[in-house]
Amino acid sequence: MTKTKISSSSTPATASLNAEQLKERIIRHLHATLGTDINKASPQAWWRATCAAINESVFDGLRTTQREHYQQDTRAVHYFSLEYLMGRLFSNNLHNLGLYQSAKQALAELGHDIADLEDQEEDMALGNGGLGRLAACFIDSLATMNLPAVGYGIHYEHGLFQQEFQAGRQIERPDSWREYGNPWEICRPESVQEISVYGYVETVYDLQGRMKKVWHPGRIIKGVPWDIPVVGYHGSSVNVLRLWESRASDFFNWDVFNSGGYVDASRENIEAETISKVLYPNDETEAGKELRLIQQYFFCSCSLKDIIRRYKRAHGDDWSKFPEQVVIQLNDTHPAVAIPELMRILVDRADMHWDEAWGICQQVFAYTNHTLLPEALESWSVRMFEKVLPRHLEIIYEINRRFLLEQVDVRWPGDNDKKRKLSIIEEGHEPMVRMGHLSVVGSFRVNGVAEVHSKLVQSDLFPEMVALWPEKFTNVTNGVTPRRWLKACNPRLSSMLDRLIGSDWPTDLKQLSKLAAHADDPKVQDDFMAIKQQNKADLAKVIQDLTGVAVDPAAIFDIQIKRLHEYKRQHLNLLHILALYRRILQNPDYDMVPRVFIFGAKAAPGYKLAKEIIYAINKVAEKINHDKRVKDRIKVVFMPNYRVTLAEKMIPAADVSEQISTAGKEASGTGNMKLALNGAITVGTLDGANIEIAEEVGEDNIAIFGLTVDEVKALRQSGYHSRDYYHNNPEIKAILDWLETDYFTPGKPGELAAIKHSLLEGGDPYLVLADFEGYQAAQQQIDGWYRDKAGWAKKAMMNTACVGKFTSDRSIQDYVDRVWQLTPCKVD
Ligand code: B1H
Ligand code: IMP
Repeated sequence: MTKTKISSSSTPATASLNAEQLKERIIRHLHATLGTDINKASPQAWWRATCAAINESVFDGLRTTQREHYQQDTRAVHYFSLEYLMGRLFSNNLHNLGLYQSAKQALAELGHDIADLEDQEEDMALGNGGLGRLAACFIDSLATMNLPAVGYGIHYEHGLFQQEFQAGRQIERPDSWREYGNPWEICRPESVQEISVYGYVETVYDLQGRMKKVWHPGRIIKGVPWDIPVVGYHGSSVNVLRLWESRASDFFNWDVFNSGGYVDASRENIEAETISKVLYPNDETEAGKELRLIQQYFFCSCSLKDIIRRYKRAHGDDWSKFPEQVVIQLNDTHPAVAIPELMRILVDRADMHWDEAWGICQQVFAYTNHTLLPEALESWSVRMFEKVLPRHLEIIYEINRRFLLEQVDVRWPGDNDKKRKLSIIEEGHEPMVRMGHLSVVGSFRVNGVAEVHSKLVQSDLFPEMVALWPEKFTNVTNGVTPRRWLKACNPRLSSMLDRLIGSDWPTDLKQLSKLAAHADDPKVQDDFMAIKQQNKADLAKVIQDLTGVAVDPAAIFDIQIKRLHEYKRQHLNLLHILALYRRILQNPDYDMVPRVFIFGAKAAPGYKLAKEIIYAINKVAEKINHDKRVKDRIKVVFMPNYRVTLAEKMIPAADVSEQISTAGKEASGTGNMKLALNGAITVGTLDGANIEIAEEVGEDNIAIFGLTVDEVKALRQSGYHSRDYYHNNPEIKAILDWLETDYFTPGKPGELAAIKHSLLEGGDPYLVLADFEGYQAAQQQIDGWYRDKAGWAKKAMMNTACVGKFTSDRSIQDYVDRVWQLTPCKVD
């Protein structure tokens, strides 16, 4: 197929738009797009008009980029992820287009504060936590680095639930982020896809006597694509995030409808629309529900068909170039069903030989593992798989048969234990499909997300796979985009950096190391800490508004923000708070630097103990915050509805970053990177990316404590008895017993007993008590460090200076070098 060269007539997207021009655009859209007038427009209308004004530039960039990629016929990465935790896009797009200052001025001249308009936007929270936010950072970096890429996912009608507290307990409310439409997305009816589920498989023979499998689906569902332009920073590229919305297929509905079944047709509509209705909120726990498998298959099938449609437009039926043009990155095993789906398309639909088809698959897929937690490793019952995707189950059996025969049995002849361990199908009274195994077998590369995690993936999770294919395994340490997580969220520090080290750091984060030369300069130290102080004062106002608690910006702001999980050990933090409180009650003059302990966390709605931990923190907070004897040395606040937008206000104001997971459990962590980048000092275990942060910032600038991965293993092997710590450490005993009284829940003794139970009767699976002593010593160290103002300022600055490694641009470059083999495509 030949391509016609289309000449570019548009102006460059960002070319020096001044405030005057933006004002003209905004007013034009207020009139022509919103149908309202300056005098009566609501803040929402002003916000929408401004979005439309911004979109003129966004769409310009989108058109030029997509045209360029098409004309150059570029190889592209296709990022498959069930989650994208984007947050707001308004100021992000303005910053990346280089229009933030002009827009701020334009709006001011129109009588509006840009910050007020920013608050009109709902967070786009189509993700649970770290894994979803990583996907968002990655697509920002891909666009910024001019790499051809498409993000694929689901257009959930309801993102992650909104959290409220009622009498200290978490209540979930539905999130309706696009109830009144979303200005950043474009519906593309011309690219609708149809996918099938259920039904049965028939074996037929053609005239040559060749066997063929024919899948007769039970249900057809339509996928409607919504495109969200992803604007690169000052780069010229605008990539696409394509999210699929499910609808009932017209074709099927008509049949039912015409046979008089209006109600049945409506029910089918509702069932089809259910697929993209809501994001599963079970961060790191496998739900095993049929709807979840259908969600996974729905978006993988739509996306593969989309990729193939685009490929065929350029290459027709010649599949030989497919692996040169297409690489698909699987964000954990959630999209692993894409592997048998591509096999089905090639073998059943394109009539390709199995070997040739498998050869293509194995050059196209790469898999990122994000967790070792057993409860997060996905497996699907064979029974359910067969019901939903009967043909795919057959294909998986065939992949498995060949794998066991051609790889495992050749390497370990006659070794049935090895076969049992490596089989994609786990035998048992309920046979299961192991999605991790399938992902490794079907991919040409497998990576973990931090050095230590990648090592554990190889040594503990897939050691035999490593023996079979050592070259498949690699590491790519996570990163975060400094555009959102420093430039946009911390404007004060950003301008200081611009003045001190130049303005190249947002795309070349290693430049931050130049800050180290100023770390001993008292004037620079003062400036740096004055900025932290102002950010803390801003956060204090937010805290007052959201929780009613007054906090003093002169206190240490100690922050733990992440999903609520036992392995992340928010309860270890709580035990330490209780220890301090108890010391104050026993010694009214107890000497400590005043500290505000700030939490932000959502618990999965079905995760009982996690919800009990939230309740306990809220109850303890209530008591301590009102206890005059504490004399404000401790304040505890739990910020409701933690989300990206709140993170952007909390991270710039943090003095201390809590990264206290049990060693070996947190694959990487990315909150740790954002906090260090903004000058917070980490209190952390040697887990995930904390280890690499410690290497970068040096031991003087981080408070490391606790068991290492090896020590955790050894302790477990020798037999861990949490009760020993309870009996041998009077402070631990007193605190745990305290939780059982009605001290924090007057008249209701035992309300907070769940934590004690899990730590004692429950055996303390995450070794909280084993690490308590080390943790409180690390906190003591922090207290000491903070008393030395100059010393602290230096440490804080050294954190910002030394974490350049953790830009997501570096992660993406690692993927390009180790996995994707992509070349940038510069767009004018
Ligand atoms: C991470 C998940 C996850 N790992 C299952 N695994 C989910 C698993 O809804 N589900 O079923 C959702 C999410 N999330 C996180 O990924 C790790 O815990 C972090 O350590 C890591 O930083 C992050 C990004 O790699
Ligand atoms: P981590 O678990 O501390 O590494 O957090 C990963 C990233 O996701 C951090 O930037 C968190 O701020 C963010 N995050 C974690 N949980 C949530 C959530 O519920 N909503 C929005 N962002 C979250």
